Amino acid sequence: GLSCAEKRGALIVLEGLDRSGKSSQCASLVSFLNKQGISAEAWRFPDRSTAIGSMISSYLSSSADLDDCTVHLLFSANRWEKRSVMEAKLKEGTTLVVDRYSYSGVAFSAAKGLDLNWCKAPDQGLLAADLVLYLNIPPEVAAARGGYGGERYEKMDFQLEVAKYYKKLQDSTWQTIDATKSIEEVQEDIKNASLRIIAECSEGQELLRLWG
Ligand code: Z5A
Ligand code: MG
Repeated sequence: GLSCAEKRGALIVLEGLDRSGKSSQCASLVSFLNKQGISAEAWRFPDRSTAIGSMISSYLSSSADLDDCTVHLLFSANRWEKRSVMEAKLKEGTTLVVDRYSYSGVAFSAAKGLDLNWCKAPDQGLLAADLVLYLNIPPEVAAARGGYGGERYEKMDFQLEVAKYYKKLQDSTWQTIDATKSIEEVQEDIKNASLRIIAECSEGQELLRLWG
């Protein structure tokens, strides 16, 4: 890792199956932290605002067909193009609350049948999350939340396969959150875990790198 002289922010990533509540929880966590006077920003991947992100977006909406390996590398490149800005923000003391990251990248591509280690390789050296909050939910419960939309991957059997690969990625930086609870209860668990890691990171904990 890299040492930081100043108090740094924490890299907090929310992961979980479709409709597990990541986007809602990211937004409320950031507004909670800001109200506490903690500098924090909401980020998300894919970042559809870049040229690479727009290729990903048309792939996800099924208007473009791309080879599985190619799209995997685009998702990874979309994180690499944001790497230096993320690092600068963390070093200046801003906590980043990120809606999906490399863990989605690996789990979704491996679920298609690509080799797990091949999937991990292009993200090696990116910043690793200080805390991964895994919003755990059975896909049938998630699907009942308004049902799946029309994007690629929004199918029950595929979501089950993704969950299997998420499990393989879990390490000591992961915390599993029961995402079947109410929005408020989930938020409470997320707040507590986040405040703890933000305190740890501000005490000089070094930035972590993927994978491990
Ligand atoms: N992907 C990939 O393949 N490779 C990569 O490297 C990356 C991603 C980064 C797009 O992701 C796709 O890209 C995604 C993975 C792949 N494909 N899939 N599946 P995305 O993030 O843009 O889209 P998404 O995963 O489909 O997000 P989502 O559908 O927006 O789900 P969410 O953010 O987890 O949930 P939400 O929007 O906060 O909540 C969904 C609904 O449930 C909403 O009506 C809420 O009000 C409700 N909700 C939330 N929490 C609760 C609770 N606790 N109780 C009841 N109802 C709730
Ligand atoms: Mg979705």
